[in-house]
Amino acid sequence: MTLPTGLPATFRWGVATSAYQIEGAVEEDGRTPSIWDTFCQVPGAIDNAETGDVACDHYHRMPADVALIKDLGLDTYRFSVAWPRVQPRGKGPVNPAGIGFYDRLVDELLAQGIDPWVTLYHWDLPQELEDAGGWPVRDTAYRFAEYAMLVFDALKDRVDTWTTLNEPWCSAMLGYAYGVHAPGRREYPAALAAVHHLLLGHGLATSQMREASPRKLDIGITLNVATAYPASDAAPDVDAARRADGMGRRLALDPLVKGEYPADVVADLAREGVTLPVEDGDLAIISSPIDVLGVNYYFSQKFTGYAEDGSTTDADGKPVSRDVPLGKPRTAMDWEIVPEGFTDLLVGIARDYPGLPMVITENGSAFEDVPDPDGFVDDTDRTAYFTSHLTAVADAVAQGADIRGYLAWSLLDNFEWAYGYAKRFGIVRVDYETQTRTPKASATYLKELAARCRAR
Ligand code: PNW
Repeated sequence: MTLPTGLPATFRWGVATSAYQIEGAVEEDGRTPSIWDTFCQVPGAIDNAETGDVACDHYHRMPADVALIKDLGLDTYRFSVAWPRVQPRGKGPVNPAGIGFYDRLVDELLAQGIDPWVTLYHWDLPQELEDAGGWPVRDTAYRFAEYAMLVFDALKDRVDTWTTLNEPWCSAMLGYAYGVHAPGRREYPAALAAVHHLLLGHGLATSQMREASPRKLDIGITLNVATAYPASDAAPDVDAARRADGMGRRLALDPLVKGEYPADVVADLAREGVTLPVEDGDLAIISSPIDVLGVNYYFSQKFTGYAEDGSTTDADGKPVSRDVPLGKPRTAMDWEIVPEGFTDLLVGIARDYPGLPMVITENGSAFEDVPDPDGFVDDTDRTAYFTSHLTAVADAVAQGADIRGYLAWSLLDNFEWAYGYAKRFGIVRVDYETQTRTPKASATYLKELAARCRAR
């Protein structure tokens, strides 16, 4: 077993999940449909027409799942709260039965000595709010802040670490521009409005939570970010990489940290006739100080500004931008395995946004797991992925990046959005016929790694 060295002894070690991907029980205790329940009914939206109706049945198996985390010796559990359980209509009072589940979850975690890390929004918008326009509509930002305060008031006496949004880029672009995630819309200007309103919701919630807190909190946002490499030194390739980095990384980080949208991205958008619906005072709200940046990393990409026929503009006169293979091995998601892209990303954030502590809030991989007759998976590929990516984190720490912890994605195999259940990211196997949980070899690896790191 290879163990990366150089991670601080104070490092947080944990696992992450999200509500819709594991809970099931979609009609229980007053929960209403989210945009994902609706999207799962659209023919062709999800592989094998699967849904989160049952998922890992975590809603009914929560104490046993917490015991699994405890057995793995991990100190932090990042989970998300389902908005349609807590506030079924997306407005109005708290649903006591819905918040009750998270109340019990937090108590169970604390009883087992595990630090709860709450993500307020991991993509399950109440359908009623989507029917009113969804994230492209400004009011949704205010609805989100109101919901955030309901959860905060219920859990603030026991929870210190909060993430407002998981991956707003995915909510906005996959959901409203590319239509591959809920709500499945393909409306480009609306997707950019969604970006702004997601960030506004984050800022409103962050400042209100901090104001209402009796204690010092760790509040942040989690972004899916990557390194965008140019395919060559040629100007069109360098510019394609700049645009990918602008949309994927700086479009969120600049307003969050610097209080302004990146001028080059704003200019690119203006050329496409798109303006962000920014109102006076919005950027001050969006840049409310955060304590920690959550980084989700899976892969990096290389970009070219040349089409296959060598031209640098498409039929609409827009500059070409397409990703080309780096030539690396791939996971079952078809994502290239690029650990050095992780180091470059973390060092780049430390350089561009100095003074911002980071925690890796997701990192992991799906592979074609082959269980033995007892359900055990000897996932050397997933373990190797963890090793190379933790070494990449240690390299970034050595280069001065302030990284405080690492949460693996994911505790359990689960509902992998548009891919359904076929893609397995868990360090614990789930047999969906019996709901049996069996830790994989990678779970033992992380357990040992965390223990050795703490003992140094
Ligand atoms: C993240 N991309 O999603 C999510 O936070 C998890 O819920 C999800 O299960 C995990 O990564 C694995 O997919 C992403 O296309 C989805 O770049 C898509 C992308 C990135 C992250």
